[in-house]
Amino acid sequence: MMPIKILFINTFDYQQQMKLCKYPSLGLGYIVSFLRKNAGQLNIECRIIDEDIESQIDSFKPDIVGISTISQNFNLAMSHARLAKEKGCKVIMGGIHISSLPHLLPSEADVGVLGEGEETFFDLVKLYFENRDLPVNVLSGVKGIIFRDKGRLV
Ligand code: B12
Repeated sequence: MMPIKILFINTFDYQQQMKLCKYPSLGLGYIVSFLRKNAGQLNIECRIIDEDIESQIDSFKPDIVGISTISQNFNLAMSHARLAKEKGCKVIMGGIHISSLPHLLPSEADVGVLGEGEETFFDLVKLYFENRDLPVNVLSGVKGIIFRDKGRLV
């Protein structure tokens, strides 16, 4: 069975922020360890990165790209989302910014996850596994997310 490949991006702005502020993201670490613990029969491969976004997408070829973003680096996160979308990945955003201001979900993102992401993200991965896609009719059954249905935010 082909693994579902998930690339997590810890958005970090190397131009604006001091490298001293950079630590591995606790939030993404929680999500990945939850996935690994609960994957069962699901064949999932995860990676967490914060730089060389384009070359990492090209070499890892993820099915899903999960982007963590705070307000201060949201513009950069949107450009990561655009890149991932252009390369055919499903794009899921999470973190404090989207959780606080979900109506700002950029059109490049398929889904925004609100609040704690462990269970919600796992729900989305299971649905992706079953459908090899995240169609709107499937998303409407998931709790704790925001997405677009014919341009309208749900
Ligand atoms: C600890 C912390 C840090 C640590 C992070 C350490 C680490 N190893 O992760 C350090 C010191 C590095 C840090 C740095 C910064 N921080 Co800080 N930090 C926090 C703090 C206190 C807790 C965050 C945390 O770890 N929570 C626990 C983890 C498990 O939860 P989480 O990160 O929220 O992730 C969960 C969900 O958000 C969600 N989720 C997150 N990402 C994703 C992605 C996907 C795809 C999905 C599905 C879900 C998802 O699921 C996760 C698991 O449940 C928060 C305040 C707060 N109480 O939240 C401020 C906070 C997030 N930081 C903030 C700021 C401003 C910064 C800095 C810009 C400071 C600076 N001037 O440099 C930098 C930015 C770093 C960066 N990434 O660019 C602000 C952000 C404000 C905003 N509107 O966005 C906050 C909210 C504090 C505040 N009230 O002002 N920070």
